[in-house]
Amino acid sequence: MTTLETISAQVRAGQRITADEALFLFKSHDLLAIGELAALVNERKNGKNVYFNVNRHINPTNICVNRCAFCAFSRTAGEDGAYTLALDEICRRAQVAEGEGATEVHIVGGLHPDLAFEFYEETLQAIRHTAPKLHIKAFTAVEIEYFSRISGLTVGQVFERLITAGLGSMPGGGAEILVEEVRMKICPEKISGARWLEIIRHAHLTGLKTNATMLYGHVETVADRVAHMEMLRNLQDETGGFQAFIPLAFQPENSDLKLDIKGTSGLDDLKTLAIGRIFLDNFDHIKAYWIMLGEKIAQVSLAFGVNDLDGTVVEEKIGHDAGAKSPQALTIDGIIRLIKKGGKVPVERDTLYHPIRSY
Ligand code: V47
Ligand code: SF4
Repeated sequence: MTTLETISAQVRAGQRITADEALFLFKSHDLLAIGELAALVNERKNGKNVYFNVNRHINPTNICVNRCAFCAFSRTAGEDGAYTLALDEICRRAQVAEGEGATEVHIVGGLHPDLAFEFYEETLQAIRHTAPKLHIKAFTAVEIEYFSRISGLTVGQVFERLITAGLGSMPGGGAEILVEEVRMKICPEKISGARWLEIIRHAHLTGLKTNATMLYGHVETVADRVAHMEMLRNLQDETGGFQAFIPLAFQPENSDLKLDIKGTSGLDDLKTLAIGRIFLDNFDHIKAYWIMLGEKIAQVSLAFGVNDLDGTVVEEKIGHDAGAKSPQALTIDGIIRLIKKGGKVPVERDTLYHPIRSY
């Protein structure tokens, strides 16, 4: 019979837990025991180091043909609030970020009905030219599939052209919940979960590192979360190309998902991060994205298996358009203080987790 004790003994012995055991943890109310186990798994992998990155998010356009039901960021062309940044403005933001010590630019946006694939290629080339020290982490699997569709190129050719233009790695967005039944409810226009995995597999086999996100706290069940994580774990066994797992707490304001919820609870946030840490034994890093969690839960999560706080971000639209109450940016000093107060060692990292400086 599965009990917390049997799971704990297994994890302490370095053994993998099953999907059923992960489900058992989700149903348990012993948050502290789960957190302690996750902290142990994390400490074995990362010691006391907690990583952060000095980065800048840029969302070139919020115009999107998909209009996922949960997304408060996207607009239809011509609608109030719709925008597309000029290439010059994108470059200016990247250049300012580089001048302020950023090492990464994180670029994702809507699926624009009229922009050609060449615009995205030129964006990377222009950033590489104006801010050559920045690593460009850009485009979700959803965007890659869309580029292939609008250009007539294969996914392999899209990757080749983007890498030549300056693409260094990919973020983990667009995964949402990979279970099809859930996708039909929250993002029916989006590529299937199977296709998301296929494109990420392709990225990994091409040599690109990616992250993996999980949007939770909407219509999904905890069994869906476990199924989602199992698909990620299986792919990671195959490719080893994932860097971090990033659970994204759903922000419910301004979304078309008419749910009677005010957002995830702190308890659910911590449990989800901790179970992610225990279950995904082949992922090196679990990231608490403070934008969606708030600084306080992100800080507490450092005692629940988390070893990465993302970065300074500078300007965030996706979560804040959906009501996130966190600030737009954290200063480097702010992140360092937050980590030190949690009794950990702040380590600035580059996108590929090479340490730059410890504090
Ligand atoms: O795929 C959209 C999510 C993602 C909402 O890889 C929402 O380092 C919460 O993927 N509430 C994009 N989440 C952001 C993303 C990301 C963020 C930070 C770091 C990394 C990384 C990746 O944002 C989307 C979607 O899952 N999202 N709307 C919302 N209302
Ligand atoms: Fe478009 Fe992405 Fe928003 Fe879906 S989540 S509507 S694909 S920007």
